[in-house]
Amino acid sequence: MSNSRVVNGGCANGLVMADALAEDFANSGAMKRHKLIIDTDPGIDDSMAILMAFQSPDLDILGLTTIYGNVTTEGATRNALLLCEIAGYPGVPVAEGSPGPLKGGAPCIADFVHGSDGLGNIFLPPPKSKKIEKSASEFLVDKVSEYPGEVSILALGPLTNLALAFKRDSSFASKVKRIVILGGAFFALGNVNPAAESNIYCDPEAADVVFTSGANVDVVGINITTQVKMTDAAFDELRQSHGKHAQFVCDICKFYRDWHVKSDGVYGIFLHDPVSFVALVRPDLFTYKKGVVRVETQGISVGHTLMDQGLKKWNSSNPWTGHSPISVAWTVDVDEVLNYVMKSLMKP
Ligand SMILES: [Ca+2]
Repeated sequence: MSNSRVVNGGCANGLVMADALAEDFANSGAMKRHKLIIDTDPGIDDSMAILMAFQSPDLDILGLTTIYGNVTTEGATRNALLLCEIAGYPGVPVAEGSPGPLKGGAPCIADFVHGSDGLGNIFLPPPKSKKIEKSASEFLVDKVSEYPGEVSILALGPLTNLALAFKRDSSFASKVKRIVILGGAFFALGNVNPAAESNIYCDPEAADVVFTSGANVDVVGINITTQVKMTDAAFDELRQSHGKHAQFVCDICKFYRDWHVKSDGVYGIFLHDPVSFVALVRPDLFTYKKGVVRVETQGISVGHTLMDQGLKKWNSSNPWTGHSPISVAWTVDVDEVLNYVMKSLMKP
């Protein structure tokens, strides 16, 4: 059924959990749908992941919470509302998140990657629907408290809203079912600079709070997501398909694709957020290692994610000691994940 397997240094517990979740999703059919909140900075690849989520009958999307990163938080809220409308779910609540990182100061905004509108400069008219009154962290705490042990969170942007939820409610970690995070670069280069990946770099303090929270966290770094590329040929295939959102996705991705050519010499795009979505619904397509992850919050390597793989017994305690381990995606079935993304985007 499920083919997750232990890799060196892996902890069986995390993998058993991934297996159980994969089966959980596979068997869910007629049973109840999985409750999900997406914390997001849409964002071109966020948009793809969100539309994929809305196309998944197994998921009950309780709401979207917004954060800065690819655009301002205000822009992310506008785009989240637009995406709910485009997906055909204009009633799904959108709760606006923090305008900047935990420590204050200006948020980092990657408009050079996603365009000034966050959607590849296609400049859609404003949404008809409105954000809800509650803040993102309030909404997260309220929903997780309403359905303890049932709500998963897919976190696709900087982790400020989640850190605020942990600060708001000390029982949040034990009540949330599972948090799947796109972030970090594990034993690999970053994408902001050699040390750091963007989502973590934008609020390293928040990321450190979330990684050491004791919650059931799976993290998917860009060491995994950059392995899964959607090439120009795949875009041609998508453009010619009858996918409900195929034309929209192809339109927003033009700007993003051109940036990849300039930045990485890739004629296509990395599927960061869609791959993380697949890790949520098909953890069996990945292997994981368990370990404590800390985030560097100062110096030239600010935003760097460093995992203690448990390969060695340390002689004395260190900043990793005593924290709960999380699951770090270690390998990915590239062909199957790409296949899943394409099939989902080509769904009529
Ligand atoms: Ca994102």
